[in-house]
Amino acid sequence: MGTIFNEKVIEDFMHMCHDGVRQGWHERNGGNLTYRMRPEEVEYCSRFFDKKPRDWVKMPVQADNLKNEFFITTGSGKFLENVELEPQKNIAIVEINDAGDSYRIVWGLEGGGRPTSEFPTHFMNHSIRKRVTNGENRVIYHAHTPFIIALTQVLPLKAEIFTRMLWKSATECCVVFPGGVGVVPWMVPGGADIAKATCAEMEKYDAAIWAFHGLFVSGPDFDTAFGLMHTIEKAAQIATYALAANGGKKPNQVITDDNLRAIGKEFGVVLNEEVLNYKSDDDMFC
Ligand code: 2HA
Ligand code: ZN
Repeated sequence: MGTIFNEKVIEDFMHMCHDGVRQGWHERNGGNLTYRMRPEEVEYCSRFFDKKPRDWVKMPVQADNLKNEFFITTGSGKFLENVELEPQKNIAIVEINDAGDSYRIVWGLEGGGRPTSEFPTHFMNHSIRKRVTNGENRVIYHAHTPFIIALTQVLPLKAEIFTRMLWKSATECCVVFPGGVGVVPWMVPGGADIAKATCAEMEKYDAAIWAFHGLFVSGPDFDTAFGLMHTIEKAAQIATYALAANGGKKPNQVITDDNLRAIGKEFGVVLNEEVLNYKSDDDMFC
């Protein structure tokens, strides 16, 4: 009858954790990943569910459009580095109740544990992204991306300024995130308040920076979500190097707004006009 690890979605989930570790984004227990399962994936995995599910746990958040969904999630306090070594101890499948306000573990986290400490933010982001993408988005991913974190200590914490900088770091960035990237100011992680603030950004963008902390991205599948995280973080790395190489001053030459428009036209993507037309003295990349 095989094992739960024969199911491709479980394999892909574990692989993505490892990909993030390889990038250096998951020191200790940093970062977390959740995936909203398809009915056929739940059906296959259900034969491996615990005979007796664990107790329902009430969440500080609620979502009507996630009632009775199943999620794969990393565990709170668990190291993403250990997911490939001992997945059954470091990840779980949780079921959401009829009211959309509680979860229970149906598989995994053997020996005890809870879903990621950021489950409220993941859960609410899933709700928003499911709605705004008509059910297409299934992945929410959080990583401690060092160059993004560094730049939140240097640049104004505004979505338009960060997006313009990231678009202008390298030519094809604007094709990967034409809608832009949101910014959440410093907040205490783990609770309902930061979940709500992140949701406000996820209404408009498929990625949100957490100042002094890292990045949240969403996507329809693991590759797209990982690729978005990777592209944004690499753009931040290039911007950091360019600023540092120029002594922290405004770059001597940049990809212009008209260059961005030309890329959008050629690649058939619609760049966020509000960001494209944003003008500010604080923008070093104009
Ligand atoms: O899982 O990254 O934000 C640890 C974290 C919390
Ligand atoms: Zn974190």
